Amino acid sequence: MASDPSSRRRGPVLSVLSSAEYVDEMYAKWREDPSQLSEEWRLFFTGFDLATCPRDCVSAERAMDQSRVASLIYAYRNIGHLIAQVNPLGGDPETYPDLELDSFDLSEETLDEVFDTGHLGGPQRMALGEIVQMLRDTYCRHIGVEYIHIQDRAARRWLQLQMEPTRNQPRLPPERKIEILTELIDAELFESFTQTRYPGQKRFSLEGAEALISALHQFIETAAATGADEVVMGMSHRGRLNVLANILHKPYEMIFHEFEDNIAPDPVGGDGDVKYHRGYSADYTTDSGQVIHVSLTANASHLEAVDPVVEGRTRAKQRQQGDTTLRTKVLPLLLHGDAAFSGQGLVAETFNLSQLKGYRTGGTVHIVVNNQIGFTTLPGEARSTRYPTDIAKMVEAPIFHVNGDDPEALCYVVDLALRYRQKFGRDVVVDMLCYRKHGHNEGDEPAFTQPVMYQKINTHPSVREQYQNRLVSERILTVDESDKLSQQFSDRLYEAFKGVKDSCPIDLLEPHAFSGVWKGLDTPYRHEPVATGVDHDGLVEVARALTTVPEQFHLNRKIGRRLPDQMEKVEQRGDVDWPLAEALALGTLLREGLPVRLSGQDSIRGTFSQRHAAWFDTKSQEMYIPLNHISEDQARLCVYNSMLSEAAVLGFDYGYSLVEPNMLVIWEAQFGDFANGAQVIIDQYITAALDKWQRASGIVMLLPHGYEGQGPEHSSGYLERYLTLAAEDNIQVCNLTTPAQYFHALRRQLKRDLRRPLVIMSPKSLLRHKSAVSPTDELVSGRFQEVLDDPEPPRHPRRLLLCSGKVFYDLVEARAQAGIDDVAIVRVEQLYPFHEKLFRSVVAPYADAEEVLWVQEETKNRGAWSYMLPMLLELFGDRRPAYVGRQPSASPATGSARIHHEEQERLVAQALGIGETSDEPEPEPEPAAAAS
Ligand SMILES: Cc1ncc(C[n+]2csc(CCOP(=O)(O)OP(=O)(O)O)c2C)c(N)n1
Repeated sequence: MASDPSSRRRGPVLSVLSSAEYVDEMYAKWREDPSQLSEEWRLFFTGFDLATCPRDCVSAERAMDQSRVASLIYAYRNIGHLIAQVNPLGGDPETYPDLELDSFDLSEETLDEVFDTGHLGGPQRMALGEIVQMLRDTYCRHIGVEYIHIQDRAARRWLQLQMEPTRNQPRLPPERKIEILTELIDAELFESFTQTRYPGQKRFSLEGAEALISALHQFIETAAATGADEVVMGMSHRGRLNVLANILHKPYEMIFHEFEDNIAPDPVGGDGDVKYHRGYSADYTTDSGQVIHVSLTANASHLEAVDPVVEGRTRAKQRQQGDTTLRTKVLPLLLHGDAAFSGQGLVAETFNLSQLKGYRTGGTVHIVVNNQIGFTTLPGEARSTRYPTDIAKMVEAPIFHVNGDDPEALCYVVDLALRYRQKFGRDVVVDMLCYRKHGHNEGDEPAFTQPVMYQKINTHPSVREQYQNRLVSERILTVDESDKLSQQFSDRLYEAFKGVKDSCPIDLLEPHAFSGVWKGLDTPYRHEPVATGVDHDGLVEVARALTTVPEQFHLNRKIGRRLPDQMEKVEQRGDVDWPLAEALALGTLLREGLPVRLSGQDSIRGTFSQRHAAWFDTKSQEMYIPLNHISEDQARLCVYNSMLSEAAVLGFDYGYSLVEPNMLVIWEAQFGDFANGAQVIIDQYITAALDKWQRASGIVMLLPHGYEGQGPEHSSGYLERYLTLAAEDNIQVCNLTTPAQYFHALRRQLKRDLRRPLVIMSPKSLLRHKSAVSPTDELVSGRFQEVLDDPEPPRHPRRLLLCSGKVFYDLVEARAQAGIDDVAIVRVEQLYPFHEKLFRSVVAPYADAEEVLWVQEETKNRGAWSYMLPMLLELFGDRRPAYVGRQPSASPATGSARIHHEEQERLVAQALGIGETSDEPEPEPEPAAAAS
């Protein structure tokens, strides 16, 4: 709104009337769009206009009426959606007090009077009756729009200019109408056909929402027309099979094979997933002959968890296509259920990502398949908001509520929504009101809980039937012609069905699983040395970039002071610490042309002030990323501070990793336990996707972990969780002790012919521990080692300590201080997959040690103990391993730093056999005995 020069005593309008130029300017604005000005100015110009118009030169009352009409127009734009006829089951109010004429002090008598329309997109002057009709057509028929909450005037105005001149009434050529009818026939018949052939099988039918199929066809057509060539979709169970069949053209044969459960064992060794969660991708040819690649992301049952995964995949694809400015080529499309959309926090998290540097994808089109029910839950039980879509207002998304029984209105809205996204790069929501013909699934009885609703639904004609009648009455086709379309589709389905009944099992591997950039990365996991060392010159080159301050750059003094020392360490082949090893690992990958993405809360600086991946000019705040200045032809480090979310951000980065196997994608938790907030992504995607959907990922999760007296919530990265989820070589779980190990583990991620998520219990105090350093030469000639031997092995070991992670340093230090020379300490650096052969060879020299102890700082119910025990029992036979560590505890760690230190000292002493004998560790019983 234009700011009025204010006056202290007189009103703002009166105070500036003396400035003719200013008044002219305001008048021009009013002519353009009265809503830009304050109420006072609007009244003034309405009166002025009337006064200067000889024909309408009436009275002050008339000027007031004009202003009232302006308010009425605004009200319809703002809340017309409240009386829009969008519910196919009826029940929408036709009137709303705030939209009644008398709310504006207008009366029926004024209906014939002519008023200025402002910018309604029709004639400049119209009778009030016509104005109201136009507003009702635009905002209150089968489309209700919420957009006045958008603060960007250009976006609001653009929407008005699209909607008001057309009155939101689609005008489609007959061919398109027949196409829509055909789409509805296909959608309906697919469901009825599978219902008849496979009664009792769950399929989460689309019935009641069949118009979705037309909406998706429209989306892809508009995508092509607006310059896109790829669509990345996410959706849940509802109607998924129908979408796979009728949008992605997954062969009907393949779908029927799944109904028959006639599936060949998967060559990658996965257990597969139910048919309504599988992913698929295919090329779609539009009416204009353009090819659009459409991929439907594999879906976990956890509703909305797929949203950030789709966004991450989209962004990675945009990068691959060089579409990183406008982001109009690869489009994310998310389908939601109404209950899930309003209930799941991940929706809000995903909206929050939508405009963030490092995470934005240029806007997502969301289609809510609003069947007005959850499982058995009604809207009044499911949300505190009027609409399920209200959460979208947090990003000022326009929201279109549309009647799902009007496929033309739906396609019109989808087209408009996508064009808005392409123009403004922001999210937009289509709320498709529909119903669910059956219960939650086909076997569920909905009348138990919604008897009245379902009486209505049972007699409600399908959208296909209604639309067919409409086209027949519009003389676009005859009933016979429509029946013929149905027959053709039935025949196709029957052909496919017939072929499947007796044929061989088929391989359901999605055709693109390990092709393209993934080609050759489907090798099974194996413990093979991986060449990850980097020649000394390469390390020096990276170190130079890391320590060179550009001219004119004002670097923070504390950071600057450390640089010469870092350079010297690398150049003179000295010892590198953890942060330097990390920077060298990332830098050497970049130097080899392999990009790196690092995302997490405060990850640029690093939670512990250890990383400084970017420097900030002390005078200008300008950001400088040293690792992006290694050489001309290097790859880029993309490092981002994420928003304060775990679930959506990890989901996003995981999605990214699905598309970019040759980019090191790292997600970092602020502290390891915060990853709990992303457990759905870890359980349902990261650890299970290969098994369920043959989808591999090389994502790295850094989870700061270690008992250092910081209390229950900052000590544990919940190592045990990952070990419980580990099976079939699905992930790698490491608790590393040296910078060199970290260096090689990171580089190894991209240097093998396979990809697996890597979970690292990353250090806190070890970042600066004087002993946690590695000679530069270990980065040159070393490699990752799953098990590390004692650096100073005793000649006559009496006791063998096995451990993992930071406690190693406590043990070594205490051993030295106590002058103990008969205790050996072996570290398991990679807990899973466990390298048994290497472990055996490392412990072989300690065969004479009488005692074997597993030492951990975690409580007994946490850490690696429960995971290691069965293996240790098998490996050590008679020498039953004993446990040394904290006692079982409901909370991960004590809140007292003093008690922490006492506990830590005690467990170290106990492990080394220092102190009283009464506290000696007991050998662990056999698991069976332990259970009793
Ligand atoms: C996070 C999560 N909680 C619970 C469920 C179980 N569940 C599956 S579908 C469903 C109802 C979903 O309703 P809505 O989002 O409206 O979609 P609809 O099934 O009606 O299409 C529920 C509660 C789930 N899949 N995910």
